[in-house]
Amino acid sequence: MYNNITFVNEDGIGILTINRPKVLNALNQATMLEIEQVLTDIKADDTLKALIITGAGEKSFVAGADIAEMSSLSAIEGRAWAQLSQAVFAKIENLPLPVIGAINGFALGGGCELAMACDIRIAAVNAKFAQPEVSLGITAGFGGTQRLPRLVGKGRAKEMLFTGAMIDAAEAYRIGLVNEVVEAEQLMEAAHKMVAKITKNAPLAVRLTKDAVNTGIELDLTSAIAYEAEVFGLCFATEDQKEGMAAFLGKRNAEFKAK
Ligand code: DAK
Repeated sequence: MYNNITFVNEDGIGILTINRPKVLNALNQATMLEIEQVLTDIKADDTLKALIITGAGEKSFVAGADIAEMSSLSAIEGRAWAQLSQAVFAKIENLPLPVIGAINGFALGGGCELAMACDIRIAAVNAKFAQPEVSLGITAGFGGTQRLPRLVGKGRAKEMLFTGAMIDAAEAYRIGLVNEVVEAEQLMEAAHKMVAKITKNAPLAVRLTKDAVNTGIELDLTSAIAYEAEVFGLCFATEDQKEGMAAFLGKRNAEFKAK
């Protein structure tokens, strides 16, 4: 069905793999459109509890936007390409599911930006991160100038964005770009473990928490805190809140229904 990605639903956990290993999973427009399509399907599929995004092969998560395809774009086409990709990455960021990036190698340029659109990043020890766009005569265009400083702070972000230098997984962990670093063979297992730690909780509460974090971080603190109160209040309209608290008081495990 897809030529540049694969998608499987493994017992409610979606695994989206960027699948162009010959070019280290570089993102061309066809790939981006396929990602957009699969995200529409994922959003509509209420059997899915979480999504893991990774790259095919052992060497690369995504080595960036496809430089060969990008090299001949006009200014108008370049803007359209950035707008398409920004919309796709925003769709990932706003999916009503936890999204884990399993970073299995190079995460460069658009690949680092794709990783940053995920909620949580787990890196294999061989992962490498960079925003090398300035070495190609362009700026980061898929959200990197905005999501990187929000994740690691302005100073570190500017260093990465100005120098284009690659950092390894340990450094990415140190600066807060990734949540965890694991042996390459254990990457998918670690991603599944993270998913399990999240999905044992009330799904609607997790979804509302994601919304509160994503929405609130763009607001001033007073408005963000007010938004949090609205989200918190909404939880009391769910069956899961009643079940979660009854289970605690009854000293038993909760059985959440996402209702
Ligand atoms: N695009 C196209 N092909 C790529 C690629 C890429 N990003 N990265 C690797 N490849 C291809 C190589 O050309 C090579 O193809 P063949 O020569 O075999 O045909 C194949 O993948 C294997 O790569 P290498 O032979 O180079 O493998 P090495 O292990 O020697 O090196 C590397 C791995 C990841 C260090 C190296 O491939 C590399 O430096 N790749 C480029 C990384 C890079 O600069 N990525 C950032 C891309 S820029 C915007 C829109 C978009 C963006 C910005 C703005 N606007 C419209 C405003 C986003 C930009 C980017 O993502």
